[in-house]
Amino acid sequence: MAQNGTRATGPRCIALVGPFQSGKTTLLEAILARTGAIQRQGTVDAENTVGDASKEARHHKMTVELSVASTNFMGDTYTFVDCPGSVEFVHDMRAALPAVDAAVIVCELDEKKVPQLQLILRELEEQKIPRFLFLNKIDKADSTIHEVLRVLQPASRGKLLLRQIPTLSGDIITGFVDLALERAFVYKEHAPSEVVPLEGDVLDREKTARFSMLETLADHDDELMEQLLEDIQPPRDKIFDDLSKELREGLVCPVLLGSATRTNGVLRLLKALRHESPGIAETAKRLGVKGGQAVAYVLKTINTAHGGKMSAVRVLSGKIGDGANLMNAEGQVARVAAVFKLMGQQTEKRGAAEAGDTIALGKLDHAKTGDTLSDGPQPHAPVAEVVPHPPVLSIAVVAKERKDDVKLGQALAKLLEEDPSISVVHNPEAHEVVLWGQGEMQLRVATERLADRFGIATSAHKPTVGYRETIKKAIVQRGRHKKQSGGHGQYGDVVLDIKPLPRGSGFNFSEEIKGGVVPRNYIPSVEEGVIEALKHGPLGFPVVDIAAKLIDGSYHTVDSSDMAFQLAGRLAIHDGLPQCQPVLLEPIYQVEIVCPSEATAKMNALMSGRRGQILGFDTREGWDGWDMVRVQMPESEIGDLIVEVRSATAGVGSFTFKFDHMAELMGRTAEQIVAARKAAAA
Ligand SMILES: Nc1nc2c(ncn2[C@@H]2O[C@H](COP(=O)(O)OP(=O)(O)OP(=O)(O)O)[C@@H](O)[C@H]2O)c(=O)[nH]1
Ligand SMILES: [Mg+2]
Repeated sequence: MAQNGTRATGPRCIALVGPFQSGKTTLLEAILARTGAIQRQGTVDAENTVGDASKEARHHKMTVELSVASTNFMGDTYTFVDCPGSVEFVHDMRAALPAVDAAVIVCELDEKKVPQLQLILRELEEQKIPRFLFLNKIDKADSTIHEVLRVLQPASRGKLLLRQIPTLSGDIITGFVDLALERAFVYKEHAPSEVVPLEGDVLDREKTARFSMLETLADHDDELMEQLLEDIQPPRDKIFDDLSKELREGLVCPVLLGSATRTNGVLRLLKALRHESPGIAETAKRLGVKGGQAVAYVLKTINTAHGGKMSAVRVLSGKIGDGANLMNAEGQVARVAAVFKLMGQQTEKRGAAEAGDTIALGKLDHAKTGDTLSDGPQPHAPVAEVVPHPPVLSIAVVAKERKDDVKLGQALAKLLEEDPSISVVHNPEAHEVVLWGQGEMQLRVATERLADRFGIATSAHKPTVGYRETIKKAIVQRGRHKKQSGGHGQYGDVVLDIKPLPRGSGFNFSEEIKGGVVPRNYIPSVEEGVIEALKHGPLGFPVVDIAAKLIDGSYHTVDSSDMAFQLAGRLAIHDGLPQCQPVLLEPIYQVEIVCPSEATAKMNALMSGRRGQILGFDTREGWDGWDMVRVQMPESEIGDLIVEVRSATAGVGSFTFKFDHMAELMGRTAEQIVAARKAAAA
């Protein structure tokens, strides 16, 4: 057939992506079983799949990091990258996509999952990844199966193209017709489908569906359009060529049907990949890879408990074997300790890898997920740059044992190397290590890994909110520190003019000492004492937006000292502020929420329940059917906001936030915060 002429050659790399729990890991299992890479097809429920082999994945019965497995099909190597479906782990998918030749979007015929599907398609469209859609779980689909395109098309900017139609027996799908081959099949459980005659009303449906498929292809092929208009039957080879070409150019997304648990439709999917998906030559071109040196892209970094660091890479050009020296974009060089074939968590040493191979390299110290590596002499320009989504949720983590504090820092650095969508922020004021990430599950898995892989038990709590306090009234206050306890005494005496400052001014110290009543050399000590006292105001929080002017005082030639004036400064603040109407300040953030329009009203209600002030609504630029809501909201209310935003938007709503200003907080909420602070300090 003609498509053999254009068929890509060499090892392929295919991503399995799709909404949460759509059956990606099960499909990988089915592919591995069908191609003989594993003896028995495991199941997610029995916790024996190749894809979800990590302790965390098994425990949560969901994919929590991507996994890579290679197999052989009709003489070629195919490596599949099983990506997590949960939005919290989406960075794993995003960072891996540049390396793949094509993606298979595994999804269900479920209107509720369409927004998630849209997010994934977006990512593929933007990264220009050729894509197939595998409509899974058709063993439990009903007659609405005919509505595939009506339900799913709104998620895709490019045209979905139905490649197969189901055949039913009663309400149960028992087989399919391949519209390109014009052949009917019945499904056999865990065995290849069997060809059956294409006849009767199935033939009629086939004709109609095939015509729609051809019309879609003809949108981008004038010759085919003419043939259709003139009622000329286009040659089958031409159809295959068009399918392949339009897929590779991202113009269409073919839809295939199947059931991963029953291994139905898997062989046809593999054949479509074999004939239609591009190979390494086109992928290298897409990424702007220059020949003449070995180039590899790091799609995942794994720090195993025993084996040290592993970098899963796709070789984009050249050859990489043991002992190769690979440099990252900064020119840092590391030596390849060994080359491995990956089968989920299992690794097996292998020989040198060539362009197209997806493998793991041992102990590349400098390599991070998303890096482009080359064997020099100059670094290769990065082939892709995938910036993680900004984090939306944080927890403070504490090592249960003090001795683990240093180890905790090192272990977190390794986790960040694996998943750059997590970040660590140190809050010196609260002595907290704060972990920022994409959601509760991602952060939970991170702490589980700290325990399992690095042997560090931690506890987690809500991070401290950055409350402050200030004053609303001015005062002139004396602070005198005097001690006479035999021998040398202590004497310092100051008068401070204390005033509130406008919001955002911070702290200001000045002096207006006349006649040397406070000697020059003691003035910095007074300031130090004031600063010290402002760390904990009368309400228990750091004091801001305040001015202190030293206007008077006295000293003693023998008993005065730096220490005594420091204490005097502290005393003046300590005694003065409670009389200045102290008030709590809370951080207010500007939050931009994005959500499908039908959830906008829910967002509105959610915001008012969280003391949010809506600033405005807009349609989200470049996103049909989405809105953007701008809100001002207290930091304390943002803490777990993402949980509710996601539950109101079938998991797809999100937000970004940045600090805006500090606002006075009074009443019951303020009292509760102050009481909690006092209790914590006691
Ligand atoms: N009936 C039916 N169930 C399926 C099929 N494929 C997967 N499932 C079930 O769907 C659930 C999720 O399957 P997974 O393979 O873990 O899905 P996933 O897409 O890998 O999930 P995440 O990676 O966590 O997003 C499991 O209970 C599977 O048994 C199918 O073809 N038919
Ligand atoms: Mg999975």
